[in-house]
Amino acid sequence: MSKLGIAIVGTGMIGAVHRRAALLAGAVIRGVGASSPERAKEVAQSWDVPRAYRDIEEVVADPQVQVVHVCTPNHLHRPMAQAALQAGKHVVCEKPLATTLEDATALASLAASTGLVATVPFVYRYHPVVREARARIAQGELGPLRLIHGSYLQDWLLDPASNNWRVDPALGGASRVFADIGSHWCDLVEWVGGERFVDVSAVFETVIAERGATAGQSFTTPAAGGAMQAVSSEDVAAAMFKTASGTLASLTVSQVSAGRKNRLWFEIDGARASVAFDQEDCERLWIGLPDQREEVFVRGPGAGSAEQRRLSVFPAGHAQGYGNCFEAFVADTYRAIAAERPEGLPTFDDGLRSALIVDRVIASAKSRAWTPIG
Ligand code: SOE
Repeated sequence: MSKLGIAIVGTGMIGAVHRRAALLAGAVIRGVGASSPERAKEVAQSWDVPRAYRDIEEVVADPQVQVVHVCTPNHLHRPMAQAALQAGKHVVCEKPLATTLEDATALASLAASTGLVATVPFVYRYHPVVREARARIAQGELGPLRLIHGSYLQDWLLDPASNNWRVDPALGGASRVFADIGSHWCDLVEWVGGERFVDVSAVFETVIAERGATAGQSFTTPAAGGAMQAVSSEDVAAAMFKTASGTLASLTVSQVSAGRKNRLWFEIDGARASVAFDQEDCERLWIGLPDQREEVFVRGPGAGSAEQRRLSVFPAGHAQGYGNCFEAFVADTYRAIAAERPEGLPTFDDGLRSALIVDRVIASAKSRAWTPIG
């Protein structure tokens, strides 16, 4: 069988992550598109790929490309993904799927009408012990859910000198921290816990009023000094949710919490047991039990649920992490293109679900009122 030809549009931090995962999954990168034709040429050379596309029209006109990976700033997701789908290409589009609910709705219905594979990298679903938690909840081990809680904390925007396209609502969208990382948490706990949020009450705060005017790559901080500019997007947020079954959930998100690099943490408490997962300690699932007991389930191919074993590509004790999640997600996307049905593959429908939650969270933060999701 001939190798899948792909194009990567957007060559920042996350474009490089897509590249690694695509190569490992056996695809051939036919070309790259970037913020300028010059930058595309530079990256095509350093990645050793044949084509540097001038614009999206050139990408979608390339007959060697079957899949387009959209890794651009958020405001370009809709036009890029739409052009690719309309040209008959499968699409992997970064989250948030779009910066407005309207755009996300349009993309999800276009994807459905074409029958093409269209996925969104909610990649934390691919931690093997996350799948273990999901399987245990689905089997009823926790009993009825009583409480869902957690946080997603980063510190890469702690320094007022740091700035990034995500901070600018014209490029990143009306919500920053919630749409960027709160979206991952919501996707994860809804998927793991099997309950959907129906109401939200949220609060946003911008705690750094001015930032350095020079935008850098994600997770980098330029030297202090130089011009500053006002910030309007939120640095921190808190949200309470209610699920359709009445379970209360609470979430704290931040990109200014010193020492927290990428700490997505959740706990789901049921009537018989609890489970807790920490993305920065992702080889272990904590299981809380009654009668002064607790357990730790350790990732590995030798025990646990079928999906936990499938995604455990290394033996126990040989640490897996974020990169492996991304690799598994991209490999599963390509399996779906080959007409397989991998479990838990996040699609444009999940991207749309996330856009709906973000839209309602923004509405609640503005109105300061409990707001229905749906
Ligand atoms: C930046 O906050 C970021 O790269 C997010 O955009 C990703 O989705 C998350 O996985 C890590 O942090």
